[in-house]
Amino acid sequence: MTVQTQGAIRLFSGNEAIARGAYEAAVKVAAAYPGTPSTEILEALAEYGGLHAEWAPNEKVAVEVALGASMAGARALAAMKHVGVNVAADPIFTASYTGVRGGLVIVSADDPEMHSSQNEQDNRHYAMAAKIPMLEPSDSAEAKAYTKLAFALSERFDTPVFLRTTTRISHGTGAVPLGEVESPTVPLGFVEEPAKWVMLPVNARRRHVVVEARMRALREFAETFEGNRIEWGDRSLGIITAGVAYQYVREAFPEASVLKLGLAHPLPERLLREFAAGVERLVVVEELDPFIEAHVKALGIRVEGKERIPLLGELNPRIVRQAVSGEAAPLREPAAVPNRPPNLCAGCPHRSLFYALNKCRVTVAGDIGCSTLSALPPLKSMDTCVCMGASIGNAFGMEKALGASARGKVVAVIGDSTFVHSGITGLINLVYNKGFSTVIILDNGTTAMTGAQDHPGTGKTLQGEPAPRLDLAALCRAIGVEHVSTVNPHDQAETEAVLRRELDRDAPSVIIARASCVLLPEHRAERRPTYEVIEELCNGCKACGTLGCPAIEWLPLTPEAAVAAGKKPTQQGIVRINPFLCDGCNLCPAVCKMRAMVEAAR
Ligand SMILES: Cc1ncc(C[n+]2csc(CCOP(=O)(O)OP(=O)(O)O)c2C)c(N)n1
Repeated sequence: MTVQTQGAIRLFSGNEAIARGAYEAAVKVAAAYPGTPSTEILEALAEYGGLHAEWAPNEKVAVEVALGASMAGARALAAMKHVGVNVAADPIFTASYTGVRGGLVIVSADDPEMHSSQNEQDNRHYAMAAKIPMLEPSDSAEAKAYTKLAFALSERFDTPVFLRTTTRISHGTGAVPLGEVESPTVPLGFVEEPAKWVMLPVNARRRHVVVEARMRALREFAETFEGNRIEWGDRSLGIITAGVAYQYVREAFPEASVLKLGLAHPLPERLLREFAAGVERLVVVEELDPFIEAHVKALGIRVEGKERIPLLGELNPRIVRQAVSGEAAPLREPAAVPNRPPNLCAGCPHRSLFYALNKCRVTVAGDIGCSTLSALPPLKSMDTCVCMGASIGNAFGMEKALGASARGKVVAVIGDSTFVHSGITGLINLVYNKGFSTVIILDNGTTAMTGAQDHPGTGKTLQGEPAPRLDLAALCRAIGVEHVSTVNPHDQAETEAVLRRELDRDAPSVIIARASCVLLPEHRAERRPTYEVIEELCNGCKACGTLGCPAIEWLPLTPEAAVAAGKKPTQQGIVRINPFLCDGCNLCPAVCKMRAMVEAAR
């Protein structure tokens, strides 16, 4: 990336703007675990020189790395999606007590509407629970400015600072003025200060007092912080809002008076009262939980909120207009686009594995990743999915609940990145507590779900540089799993045989299903031979349709066309393999009883 300097204006997504803000704030260490909608922050930051940017194995480690850097006097950032904060909550809550030396910023990218998440939690509650200030930008320019401000506030108030985005802020783009890189004011070097850094109860009790004093100082700061601003307009309607909802409010009610809150926590009590006193009708417009609303009500101020504004999903200007005014806003017809349910790619090794697994008729405790898509029809081969790493504990819990009757009936399936993130401890538990479940690690050599990021098992860093490669088989053996097999899921016969053998085993076992993600450039360069259908042989039975492969297309036939093609008039169609999509995984010939699917002539 060419690093432009002051004066230039660039179009940045919110995530790119955060990266730019961190760069201008002279961040020295940045760590993250990928997760939509936060992933691009570290990807963009890695392109700036002069700093350490890394994929950590999970969000907890990312925060611990950033806190360590801060202890040593460097400015540091950890970024994650909202559920990542759950994983990192332990160090975050105590970092609130230790405070910082170099500025420490924790980005939480929330996902209202659950575009790609397993829940819709509102992480503003974390700021309150952990007693950490939280800034909330409402466009890309603010995302950059607030990132820089977050570092400054962190050092000024001796606290980690949360920066909260939502999907629309992270992924929407806007004009961002560039600035110069700041000179850090905190000198580098770890200074021994046990009362601050060693959170024994005796020290932590004293730090809690410091935390409460800090919150009082931050509440004062909130009153005059320019990001908390009143935009006076028509005083018959006053709206309190924040984040992306501010944009919707301005579009839906350009005349209204607005209190825009840039600091989600702590909230400015006097400013809220001043605004409430200046308007006839007061409404809070916020996405997800009634967070601001509850605070305003706690001040004894009468306000309308979630009885009008939806609690679930995202807002937009139309929803806001309708909810606040009560009038039906003119609807724009949704564009007529064909339904495209999410699906595994053509040639995805997960499809091959799940096809073999389906034959074994087992309960599949699943995990998060591309493989979760196998829960959908037609594969329908995953029975549970809770959070990253849960599969192994879930399978083991089922095993303990069901006793011997679970033998051969329950497996855990987990992606390689997820196994490293939080599956390892589940496997240790399975071995230590004498389970017999089989764990299948889908080793496709990448974190595919979030856009193919590297992780310790791929042997490459965030920058694509070679790194020591975590040996998953050796790790499982070191944990105490005696039976570790590696299969190529595209080899159906071998995969099914190994599955049946390990399922029957009265001891824990791990099967590493290793085959590259089809989206990796290395894989694409391989160019496997594609397949085609011998139309004369296809009887339209649709057995291949059970694979849900996007390369397999159905061509409907009229009775006349069927007869003309030499088929029975009752045959409703034939299949065709789209040569541009087919990846040559060799799975469809395994399901076609007519032997109509064959390798295409090159
Ligand atoms: C705590 C948490 N962090 C991040 C994510 C985002 N996320 C979902 S699945 C996944 C990893 C998928 O990689 P892998 O386990 O290798 O499976 P693949 O998609 O490659 O099949 C990530 C990072 C999440 N859902 N939860």
